[in-house]
This record gives sequence, C-alpha cells and structure tokens, in this order.
Amino acid sequence: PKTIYLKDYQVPDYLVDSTDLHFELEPKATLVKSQLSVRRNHEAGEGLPPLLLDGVDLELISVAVDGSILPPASYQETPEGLILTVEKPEFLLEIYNRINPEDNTSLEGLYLSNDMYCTQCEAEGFRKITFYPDRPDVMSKFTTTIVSSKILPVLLSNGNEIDRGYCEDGRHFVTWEDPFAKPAYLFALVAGNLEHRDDTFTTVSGREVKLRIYTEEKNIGKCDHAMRSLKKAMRWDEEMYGREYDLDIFMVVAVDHFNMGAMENKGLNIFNSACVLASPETATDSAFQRIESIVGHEYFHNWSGNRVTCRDWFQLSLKEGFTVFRDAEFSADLNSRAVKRIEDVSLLRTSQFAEDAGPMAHPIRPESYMEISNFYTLTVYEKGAEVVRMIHTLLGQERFRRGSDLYFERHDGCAVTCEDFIVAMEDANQVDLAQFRRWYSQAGTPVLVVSDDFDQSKGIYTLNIRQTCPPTPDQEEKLPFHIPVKIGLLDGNGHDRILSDEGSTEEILEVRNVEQNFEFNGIKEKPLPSLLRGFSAPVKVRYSYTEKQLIFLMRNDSDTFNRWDASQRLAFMALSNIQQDYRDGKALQVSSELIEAYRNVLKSRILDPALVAEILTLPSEQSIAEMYDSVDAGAIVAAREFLSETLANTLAPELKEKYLELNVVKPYDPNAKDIAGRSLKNICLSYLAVAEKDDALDLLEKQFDMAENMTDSAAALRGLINHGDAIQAEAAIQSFYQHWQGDTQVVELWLGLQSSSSRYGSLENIRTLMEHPAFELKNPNKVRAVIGGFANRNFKQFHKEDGSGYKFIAEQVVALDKLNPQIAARLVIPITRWRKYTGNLSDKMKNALQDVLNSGTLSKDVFEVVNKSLI
Ligand code: B3K
Ligand code: ZN
Repeated sequence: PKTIYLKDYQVPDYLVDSTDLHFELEPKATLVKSQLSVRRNHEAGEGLPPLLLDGVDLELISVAVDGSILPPASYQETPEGLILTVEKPEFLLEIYNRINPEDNTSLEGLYLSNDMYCTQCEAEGFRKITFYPDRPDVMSKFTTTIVSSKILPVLLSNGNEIDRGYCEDGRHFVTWEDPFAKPAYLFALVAGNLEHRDDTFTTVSGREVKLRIYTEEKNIGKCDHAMRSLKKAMRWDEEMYGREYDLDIFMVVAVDHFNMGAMENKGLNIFNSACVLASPETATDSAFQRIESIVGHEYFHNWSGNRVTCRDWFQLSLKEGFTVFRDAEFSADLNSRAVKRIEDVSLLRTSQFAEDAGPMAHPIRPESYMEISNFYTLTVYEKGAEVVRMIHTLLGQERFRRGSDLYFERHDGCAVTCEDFIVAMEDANQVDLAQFRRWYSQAGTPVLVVSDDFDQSKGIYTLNIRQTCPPTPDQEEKLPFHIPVKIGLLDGNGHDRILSDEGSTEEILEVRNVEQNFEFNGIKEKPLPSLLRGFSAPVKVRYSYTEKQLIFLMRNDSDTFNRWDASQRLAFMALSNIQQDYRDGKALQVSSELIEAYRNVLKSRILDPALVAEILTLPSEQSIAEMYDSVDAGAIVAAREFLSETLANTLAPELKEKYLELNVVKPYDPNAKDIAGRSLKNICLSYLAVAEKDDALDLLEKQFDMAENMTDSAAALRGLINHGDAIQAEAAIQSFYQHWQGDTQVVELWLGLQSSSSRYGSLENIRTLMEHPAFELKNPNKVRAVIGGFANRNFKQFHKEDGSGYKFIAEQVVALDKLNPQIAARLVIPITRWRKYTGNLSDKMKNALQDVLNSGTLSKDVFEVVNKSLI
C-alpha cells in the first residue's frame, strides 16, 4: 500500500456544484444513480486534466456526459476508481452503479444492520457507494431520492424532506435536499422499520426545530436521556459559542452495528446504539454520561466540522480536537468539572501517552498515512483537545471566544486547515502563536523536570523547569514547546500564597525554552509547589515530592485536580516500591502513612464524594505500565493486588460504614451528586469484596438482588464474578443473562464484565464466550466487549507468561481483518507495544505480530499498524 503525504496536497482539479443521488434499495443489488454538475477548478491551473473519481467495490453500469453515454475509450476503471477524459470545463456527469449492502461487513459505505440500511462515509466510505471525488475539500449541494419497498417505511437522508410518493410498481420514495454544501463524508442514508421520539427546540432567534430520534420499536423507551442531552447541547452552543442550529429538523438514528461511537452527518446523526439508548434499569451512570457527551459532541460538529470542515484528512484534529474540547467543557458545565477533568486526564495518561510512546506515534496533525482510519486516534482527538485547551488557557475565555467567533465567521462554508484555526486565534487577539504551532507538528509527550531553590536571605523562591521530548518515529530531535504551566505555592498551613499585586494565588508560567527559571519574591518560608494545576498541558511533570509532601497536597491543595493527582503520585510511589520488593523476593509492604492518608480521605466529611471515589480508585495496571520504559507485567499485577488487598483489609470497618451510609433507596437520577454517591458506594463494595471479610458476599448478593438501577446491579455482578465462589459467580452470570437477554446494551455490558475479569476472564472462558449465542463477530460492540475487554482491560490474563493471550489476539485479528479491517486494526494495538515488555513476554508478543504479518494478504489498515510496529 502507498503512503500519502501532507506535503503533496493539491487543490482539486474539478469541483462538484451539485450532487443528485437516486437509490433503489435491494439487499444484494442496490442501484445508485448519481448526477454531478462538474466544473473545472481554476485555482488548480490551466488546461483540462483527466477527472479522477474514487470508487471501491462498485459495479459500474454506465457513465454519461451531458446526456451521452461515454464510449469505453474515454474512461479507465482501476481498483481505486475511474479516470475520465472529458475535455470540457463544465458538464453534467451521470453515473449508474450497483452495490451490495448485505455483504458489506466493513460497516463503511452502505450496509445493513439487522434489517436496516445505513451508511458510514467518514473518512473515505462514500467511494464505496458511488464514483465520486471523495475528498473533504470538494463540497457540494446534495439532493437524495431513496426508493424502496414499503417494508421499509422510514427513508432518511440529510437536510429537509422535499417530496414523497409512490412509484408505479408499488414501491415508495422520499426526496431530501440539503441546502448546505458539504463534503461527501457527511452524506448519510437510513432506511428501515423504525419508530421515532419527537421533541422541538426553539433557537435563540426564535426558529422552531423539530428533533427526532429513530430506533427499533423495542428501544423507543430508551430515548429520553439522549433527547434531553440534545436540547442541552443546542442551548449550550448558543450560549457559549453563539452557534445556532441551521436546518428545520435534526435527526438521530440508533444503529446496532457501528464501527465507532457516532457520526455527525449533516442533520442526520447516526449513533452506535450503545451511545444513545439508555434507561435507568438498563444503563449505568457512565453510560448516561457517555451518551450526554457524545450527543453533545456530534451536535457541536454541526459548526466545528460541518459548517467549517477540513481541507484534507491530515487536518482531522481541526474538527476533532476542537469538538472534543467543546464536548468536555459541555460535560464539565453540566456535571462535576473536577471529575470530568480527572476522567479525561486518566484516559490521556493511560492510552494517549502510550500511543505517543509507541510505534504509531504521530503529531496531532500527522504528516503521512497509509490508511486514514488508523488516525482516528487518542492523539488526534484527546491530545488535540488538550492543544485547543492550552490555547484557551493562554488566551483566557473571552479572547478564546473572540478567536472562535472569527474562525467561524471567516471560514463558514469552507474546508480549512489547523493553520487557519491558529491564525484566527492570533488575528482576533493580536498574539503570536508561532512557537505554539509545534504542538501540531511534533509527536511525543514532553517531560518537564522541575526543581526548586529557596534563598532565605533574599526571600526568593525559584522554580527551574527543563523540558525534553523523547524521539518518535521519523522525529529524532524536537524543538522546545510553548507550554502553559499553571502553578500555585502552598505555605506551611496549606494555604495558597498570593503571587501578584492583584492578589492572585495562581500563575500561568509560559515555558518556552529548554531550560527556564521562574522567580518569586518576598517569600519568607520555602513553599510547596502545586504544579500543572488542572493539567494545564499534556506533559509529564517530574518533581521529587516526598511521601509526606504528597499527603500534604492531598489534604490541602486548593486545586481539586491536583489533590487527586497527588494521590496518584502517592499510589505510583507505593506501587513502584512494592514491585521492587516483589522482584527482590522481599516481604511486600505498604507504609502506614499511606494507609492513614486513604483512611482520612474515606472518612472526610468535607471532600466531594466524587473526588473520594476517584482517589480510592487505584490506577489501572495499564496506566501503571505506562509509567515505565520497561514493563514487568507480573510485578505490576502483584503490586496492584497487594496494595488493593492491604487497603481493603485495613480499612474494612470504614469501608463498610461508608457503604451502609450511602446505600439508600431513592429514585434513580443521573445527576452529578447521585452519581458520586453511587460511585463511592460501589468502590467501597468492591474493596469489601476484595477483603472477603464478614458478610461482603452477602452485601454483594443483596445488592445484586435488590438493585433498581444498572449501576448498582452491574457493580454487584462485577463483585460476584471477581470474588464470589465459583457457584455464586456462575449463578449470578446466568441469572443476569436470563433476565436481560432481550436487551442488546445490557448483554454487551454482561459480556464485558466477564471478559475483563482477572479471575473469570481466562482465555478458555473468553473462547467459551465467543461460542455464546449473544456473541457475533460481525458486531463491533460485541468484539470490543469480549476480545477488546480481554486485551485492554484484563491485564493479568492477557499478559499470561505463556503468551497464549497474544497468540489469541493475532488469530482474531487475522479472522476479523477479512470482515472488518477497521476493527481488526484497533484490536491489534495491544500487541504492538512489545518493545516495552520485559523477558519472554516481549518476544512472544513480537512473534504474534509476526504471525499476523505472515498470515497472507492483509488490509491496508492492519498492514500499516503491524508493519510500523515491527520496523
Ligand atoms: N467523525 C466521526 C468519526 C468517524 C471515524 C471514521 N473511521 C465521529 C466523531 O468523531 O464525531
Ligand atoms: Zn468528532
């Protein structure tokens, strides 16, 4: 497969002013007619070069120009598309082709999910529907007519419905018109036997918009939360960004077979069912929160992505980084800001830092790719959002808003670049972000080494910050970044010192050099620094805190995020020591200071229960592994188990007291306060189960039987799977399934709880699960639940000494690659990190990768990932 480079970008030779599509739906032979008004793009130069149309897996029937069928000599069909010689500056191109939605298991282009037709076109799926210049800088006005038998009553596409009726043969049709020019990746079509839930939203200028969520009939009762979230998102975008919705209708459709979370198609968002459907009985708190944020995310794309789109796919972070930043702020405003930040940073540290340190590391604006689907990454999304957040931090809310207003105004209706975004921020505020731009072009996670010095006689406290960034593929040397480091200085009583004449207690240090000193005057005693408050930059900070200092920060830091961060540093310190003792064959131990610190947190009446829950949650094995250049998987498992057992055993009385205090019956509501209560309660329950003392199992059984919401029910099931005796665990698994087998989302949760269980999710049980009628290799959610749960959330079983886990993943990747390359390429990632593991594991992982490479013809998707990790 060939590599595509950003530096080779050229403007399109031809533009398409309008696109008129006509579909006659048949499972195995859907007929597509497309009429394109094509025009030479004068910006591209002189002359009339051939017209290149992308097309993959299409059966071409005919091509006509201005009404006459083209002779075969005027066009050439290749595996990638069509090359046409027309030699007119403007013409009407008519193409007939056939496609086979039923056999399309890649879930890209037009496919069937259950009995419903749906599409996924981003990034390059439209070329699997018809021949087209499938690139985001070709924007066109679409009209779409869908013809089908009446078995499929609902026929949807983008924009507004402008016609409907019956054909002579008894079929029916609907025509949709989208008044906004858009790239083909935002095209969508849905046809099925669907019900809908309706609501309305009155925009700030008084227009009434119809809101409609479509699902299969059995799920119609699970739309309320998404609808409420949508209305909140619409209002929030008006208030925070001045962005109003622009069509008469906004539709959302839930689909069971979907490669990712959701898709922002203009006026017709398509959602993975798991990211839109919820009810208290069937969805956990985290599902409720996920839905709110994804509904927001896709809605926000209407401006950051659709009205202003990307020029090419290297610019993906332009829309994704910005939109993730927008959705994170939306969730923070609606729920607990600190908890949202903690969750996002945990994800970034665990998974994005690993990506930045691995073989696929790339800047948020990549410079090359083989398969663009492989670049829908945590780097482009989450680190991209952190980069936008840093701009927000450097400019402040008001000036950031000025920049975003200018960006939307200047580029409305255009396909633009990350550079255009930065320039808008600069122009609106007369600032210079020249050095800041390196965040877009350099990969890797910068490391800040911080040391300090206090000159008592002069009253000067100095922070010394040195920055480095490890080499990444194709980038040996890095230039220094421009990094906003938000700090506070704590005095001996734990109070923030005043740092400026205006009385502020925080300062944003702008680090620009490889090494820099920051001085603070008029200081009488040596303060304790609180560094990188709120995680003001996506970097690693090294400062040699003592255990005592960390406990002090945990108790006193006025920055909630940093209180949690201090607890994480403390846990990592303990986990490192335990690992060392484990390797040295010594008795394992945990300091009594650490235990007391946890006891204080647990007993605190002042701390927000949400924060208590976050502090009590030990770092996952995966995030512990991320801390080391050389990972000893066995030691990590042993250390984490020991720390968790020690805390559970010593704090059992307090844990039980807290559990009983929080275990109150009240109607379910997914608000931040109640969610916090449930999460703390369930953390306590899981520790009690670890301690396996007294009546922990009775408490689990009781909660399992009595739970009135899925959060509590799933927590109890997890506890029984991990800690009940074999009979109890099996009985709980079976009864849960009996009860919920008709509910796809709950069944997915049930699969995931088993596969991620370090005790129950042995490879043997994973294989058994894959034989279960609820499992389906063609359904990405099921694959993610079972195989992904094993590889990504079951560290102990996956990294078993014998390498069986790696071999299994290799085998599944090869099988899946034939069905769904995008999903296969995601699944292979856990074994691409072989360089980091110690001992035999490294070789075994590498061999498994090699097996994939040797298995025969691979998709571009899997080939790119595997090949780059073996180089
Ligand atoms: N833009 C889509 C992602 C499409 C991924 C295609 N492989 C969802 C989102 O980020 O909102
Ligand atoms: Zn997005």
